[in-house]
Amino acid sequence: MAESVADLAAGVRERSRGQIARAITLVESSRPAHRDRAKELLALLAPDTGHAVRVGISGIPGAGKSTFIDALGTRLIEAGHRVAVVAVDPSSSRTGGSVLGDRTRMAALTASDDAFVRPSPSGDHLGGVARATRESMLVLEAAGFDVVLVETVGVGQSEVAVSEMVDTFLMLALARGGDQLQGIKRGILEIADVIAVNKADGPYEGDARVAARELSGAMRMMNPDPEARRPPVLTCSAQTGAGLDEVWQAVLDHRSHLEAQGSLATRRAEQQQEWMWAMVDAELHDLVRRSPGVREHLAELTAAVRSGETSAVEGAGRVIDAFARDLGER
Ligand SMILES: Nc1nc2c(ncn2[C@@H]2O[C@H](COP(=O)(O)OP(=O)(O)OP(=O)(O)O)[C@@H](O)[C@H]2O)c(=O)[nH]1
Ligand SMILES: [Mg+2]
Repeated sequence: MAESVADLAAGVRERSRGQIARAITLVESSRPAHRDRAKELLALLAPDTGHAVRVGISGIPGAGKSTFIDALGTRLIEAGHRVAVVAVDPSSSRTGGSVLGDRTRMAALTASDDAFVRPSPSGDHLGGVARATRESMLVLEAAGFDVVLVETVGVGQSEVAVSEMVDTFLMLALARGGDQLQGIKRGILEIADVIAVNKADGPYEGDARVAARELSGAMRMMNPDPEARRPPVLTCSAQTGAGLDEVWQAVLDHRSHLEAQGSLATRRAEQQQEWMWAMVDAELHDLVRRSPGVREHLAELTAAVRSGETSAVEGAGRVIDAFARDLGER
């Protein structure tokens, strides 16, 4: 017999690691019966959520995200914080989990009682993975973690999904040889709130500083408005710890800047609104796919659309009609 949702919620609030882990497993599941329990759980936990500093951390594979999170998280714990690490990596089911897959890179955090490190939920569908991560973040906030770091790999849409669930988006960049800045795309610069050129140590230190200056210059060109807030570009070394305190201070400064303008509340309000519609889209999508009238003809219809016998527009119309008939019969 599964434990009651009320017991699970109480366990999360009391910071039981076992119950926190089970609550996250529950919110990660997409099975309909689990979704019902998960919604009940999140409703019970809701009053205790929203208090954490939420930071997204992105960068190309090998930029040093895991090493950075381990080193920064350890410092934050020493300063009295409780740190949760979650991830959005829609490829993790295929690759076996590149993000956070290697927990040895977060050895210090994994071993700490004041940290909770959760690998990315698996799934090919970004929307589903992002939902699971977001709900895990809420569970961890209710469990008293006051800093939530969301790691995402710096390719594709997952960064946008993460920027929509955090207060501050931190981009880790690398400088290497002639190819000064790797993995910096214009779109990323537009969502980054703070940029840090990592691995500024040993023989790379000079390169990293040059890269940071160039990047700063490039951003001034992109946005010449002197009033506009431009993301600060710093250098750091996740390995030696140099610059980490300054990077964290820049994250806090960004947050203060938002608070001073009243835009932290606005940002979160907008995120809630977007989130509501994302959930509606996802749930409608599931409802349509599970609806008996749609399922009955789906294989046939899919084949007809694939072969070109039926157009996509016509196929979509039939799916909606079948769904509407099922609704009418309910
Ligand atoms: N010299 C130097 N090496 C670093 C630093 N940070 C990370 N590394 C090394 O870079 C490699 C990749 O680090 P990770 O922390 O695994 O990078 P990641 O961005 O999490 O990589 P993925 O999870 O694969 O996307 C490892 O060998 C680290 O030891 C740094 O500040 N300086
Ligand atoms: Mg990593």
